[in-house]
Amino acid sequence: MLKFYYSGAPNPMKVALFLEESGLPYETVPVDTRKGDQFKPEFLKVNPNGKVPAIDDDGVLVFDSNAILLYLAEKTGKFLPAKTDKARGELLSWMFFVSSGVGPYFGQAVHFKNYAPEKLPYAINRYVFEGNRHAGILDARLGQHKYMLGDTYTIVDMNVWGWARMLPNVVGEGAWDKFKNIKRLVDEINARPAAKVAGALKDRHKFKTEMDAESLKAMFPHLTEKVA
Ligand SMILES: N[C@@H](CCC(=O)N[C@@H](CS)C(=O)NCC(=O)O)C(=O)O
Repeated sequence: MLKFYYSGAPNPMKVALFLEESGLPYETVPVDTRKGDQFKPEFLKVNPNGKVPAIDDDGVLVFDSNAILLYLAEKTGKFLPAKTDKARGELLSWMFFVSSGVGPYFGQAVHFKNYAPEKLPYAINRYVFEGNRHAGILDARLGQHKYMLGDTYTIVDMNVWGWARMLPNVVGEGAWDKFKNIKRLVDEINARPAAKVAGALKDRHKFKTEMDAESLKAMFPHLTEKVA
């Protein structure tokens, strides 16, 4: 059976949503990143990048939420757009926009605002600015179409949902007034039974919540290792 290596963080949640939406049978393997489970040799064999999510699909190892969504969608034929060159072009463009833009910029905005030991105005402004810019592009797209690829709910919407749920943490309190089309999509997906099960997966395991010295060392190893 497919093994799903996860935590309750945004990237694993996208995959949890797909697994629940598709009805694929799977078993959960918690990876407590605040305890450093991501660096255990057995997990690094599944994901050499030492991050969640990853899957072991009967010996087929796939890591990175974006790659997993594409892999599972293509394998099952579910939550994909029409089989035309135009639709495939849009699918890949928006998937890579989320993977190379939304995820990294949103993640760095949250990092510099909440976790960096020094509050660096330049870094905070750069990443919150880029977070806003990326959110604006998503919002404009969702102002033209019900879903990211048109009339059909696809893996791109799941990919957006993982991070968009956190939008107020990224761009600040006024997020939902400013990005109403993203809010509409997030609310719609949150109301789906699959999203409720996905969101509750983190309660199946007692993940560490404290951000103590052990957690900081595991999540932010650069704090103790100077390379520049
Ligand atoms: N591009 C990767 C990023 C994965 C990632 O950063 N995962 C975070 C959780 S959302 C993680 O494992 N953090 C623990 C760590 O960096 O040690 C993806 O989309 O899967």
